[in-house]
Amino acid sequence: MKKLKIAFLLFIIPFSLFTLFTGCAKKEDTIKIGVAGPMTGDQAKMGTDLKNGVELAVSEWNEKGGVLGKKIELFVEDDQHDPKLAVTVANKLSNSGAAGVIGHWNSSASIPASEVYKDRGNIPMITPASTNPQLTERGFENVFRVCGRDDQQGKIAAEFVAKNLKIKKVAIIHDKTTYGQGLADEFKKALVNETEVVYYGVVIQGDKDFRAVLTSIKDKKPALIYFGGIYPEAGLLVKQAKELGIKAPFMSGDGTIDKEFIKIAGKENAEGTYLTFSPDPLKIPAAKSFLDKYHAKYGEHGPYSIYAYDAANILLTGISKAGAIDGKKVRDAIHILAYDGALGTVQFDKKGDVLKAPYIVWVTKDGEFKEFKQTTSD
Ligand code: ABU
Repeated sequence: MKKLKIAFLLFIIPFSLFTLFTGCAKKEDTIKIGVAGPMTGDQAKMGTDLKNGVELAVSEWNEKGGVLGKKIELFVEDDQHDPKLAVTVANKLSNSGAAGVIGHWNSSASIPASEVYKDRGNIPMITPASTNPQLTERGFENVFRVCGRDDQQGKIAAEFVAKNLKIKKVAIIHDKTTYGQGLADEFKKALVNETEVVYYGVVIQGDKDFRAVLTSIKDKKPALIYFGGIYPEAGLLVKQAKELGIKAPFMSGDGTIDKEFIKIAGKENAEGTYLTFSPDPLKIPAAKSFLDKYHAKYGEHGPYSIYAYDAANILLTGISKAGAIDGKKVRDAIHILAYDGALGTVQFDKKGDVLKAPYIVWVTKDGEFKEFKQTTSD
């Protein structure tokens, strides 16, 4: 009996533990990648677009066998566009062993999260949407973005206001976020001398009543209101400006180009509003296959769905070329890629910015966003 007990201790328990561990190892026998952004809350539409684009790319890779001979496992994390939560999410994804992250959506989330990814093994992060220049100005080799920058779109907006609209007096507002304030300041910096800034002020993200700010703006009689911020506040600003009898047109950046903006503002109020964004993917031949698949699976694409899709494909191509999930190896592989994707050819400079980032002006017409004028920042 005693011998049996010893045999049990010597063989059965270690065998059970071995089985348990090898069982776990089998479960973890995947390549993990993360996608992070505002999955809930007032910007959840952007997070969902981001998740869908990445999910589509991952499902296509998995249908072909995955990467490095393993299936890809996608971890979806919600940062609620909160900088502190973004850091928590970044740590969580790092702890999960993510080989790379697509995200975050907001510059105010991407910048603090990127520090975690850098410190936790140079985990590559590719943002589809964070446009604040600071993100790629800190020498972090693990950081990439497939979109343009606010110093590019702010300049395009300022040139359009001064040269095309010939506007002499503008009011500028922003939402005090990294993106909103950064974009408003880039716009202000790029205004040519003859355009006077008659009002410069702020609104708070999440507020619903902007009548006090708009009344102050009305008194200054600007010929245009420029807003650095996202569609929930932009929609309300446009709606309430119209209610207060403000006739000056409204202009903003890429944070506004979503149907949600028109819904919040109201179709008639949104008519004639301007914004800057990249050209319409419906006109990019390389985007057709992506758009067909996306529409079939999720319905209408969002502004950054295509960026998320290409970002995920770039990350997975980087892992494949590196032949490993080591952060530095994948990062280095991404740096030298010339990736032919839905957006066309994407290549990065030393900072992790794309070599080409065209911005154009869009106008809202009959409840739709339409390209207004082809201009480019490169
Ligand atoms: N670029 C649009 C909004 C996302 C961000 O940069 O915060």
